[in-house]
Parts: sequence; C-alpha cells; structure tokens
Amino acid sequence: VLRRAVCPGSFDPVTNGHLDIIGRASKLYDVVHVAVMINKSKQGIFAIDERLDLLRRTTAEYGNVEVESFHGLLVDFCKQRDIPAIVKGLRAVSDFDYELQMAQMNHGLSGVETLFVPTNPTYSFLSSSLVKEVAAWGGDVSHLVPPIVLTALTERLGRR
Ligand code: COD
Repeated sequence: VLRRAVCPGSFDPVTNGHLDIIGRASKLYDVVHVAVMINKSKQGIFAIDERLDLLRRTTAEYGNVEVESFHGLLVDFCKQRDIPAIVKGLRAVSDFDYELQMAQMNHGLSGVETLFVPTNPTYSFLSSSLVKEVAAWGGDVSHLVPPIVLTALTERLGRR
C-alpha cells in the first residue's frame, strides 16, 4: 500500500521555501499530494489554474508529486484520498501558534496527523506575500522563486 501525505497551501505563488518542503516530503512518502486550497475571501494575484500550472512544472522533477486544487476542508481532501498525514514547514515560532491550532483542529476532526519539517534556514524569512510585495516594487526575488515563477511574477506585476 502506498504511503501518502499532503502539503497544503495557497501557493500564490509557489516559492523555493514551499519546494524545499515538498521535495523533502517526497523523499519520505511514496506519493505527495500538493493541495492548492481555494479560499474565496483571499483573492490572490494568480488564478488557481496558474498556481496549479506553476506547481506542476516546478515539482515534475520529484516524480511522485500530484498537484490538485480543492474547495473545502483539508480533512475532507485527506479523507477522500486516504491520506493520513499533513506535512507542513515551520519557519519560526511565529508560525507555531497558528500551525498548532490547525493541527489540533484537524486531528480532532478526523484523526489526521500533522508533521512539521523545520524550514531550511535559507528560506526561514520567505513567504509568498513578501515575494509579491518585493517584486511589486521592483526588488530582486530571483533567488527566492524558481525561474518560471519569476517570469510569471514579472509579467503579472509589470502589466499592472
Ligand atoms: N519554508 C518552508 N515552508 C514554507 C515556507 C518557507 N519559506 N513558506 C510556506 N511554507 C509552508 C508552510 O508549511 C505553509 O503552511 C505552507 O507551506 C503553505 O504556505 P502558504 O502561504 O502557501 O499557505 P497558507 O498558509 O495560506 O495555507 C493555509 C491552508 C490553506 C493550509 C489552511 O488555511 C487550510 O488548510 N485551509 C483549508 C480549509 C480548512 O481546512 N480550514 C480549517 C483548518 S483547521
């Protein structure tokens, strides 16, 4: 039987920090599902299909990563696919409070476990929102996102 885990997020857009966690999870599990969770109150700068496309192209090299979007609770995504584990990156103590709450809520709802992987210190300050803010003002983010994401960001923000 295949051992499965999910890396969930907004991925607006995917960064090198996300890819570090997804790549490390892909070595621990047979199949890693990457779930782009749809949040209607958080619009984002990339449409869901664009986020999926960028994720598929940047995770293809791992060979065992499946990328999908989902509208609903993460525990339902897990139930429908028989996924017993959620893998999350922890950047700093500031992530911990909220991540612990979600992990406990998700466990209480369905018994799904959450495993935390300590972020690569190179990316401990990195978030999609900071990347968008820095890129919007013309700052260099080329070391923080894959080349195809950099191109997509430049096109999107350049056209504004
Ligand atoms: N280094 C390492 N890991 C990172 C980095 C980094 N620099 N940046 C992000 N990560 C990891 C973190 O584990 C993070 O949780 C994940 O990547 C995704 O990050 P984002 O910013 O794309 O996504 P978030 O934080 O907006 O994702 C929140 C969820 C979508 C996971 C959450 O809201 C959710 O599960 N929603 C679904 C609805 C639901 O079930 N709600 C009830 C929850 S109890």
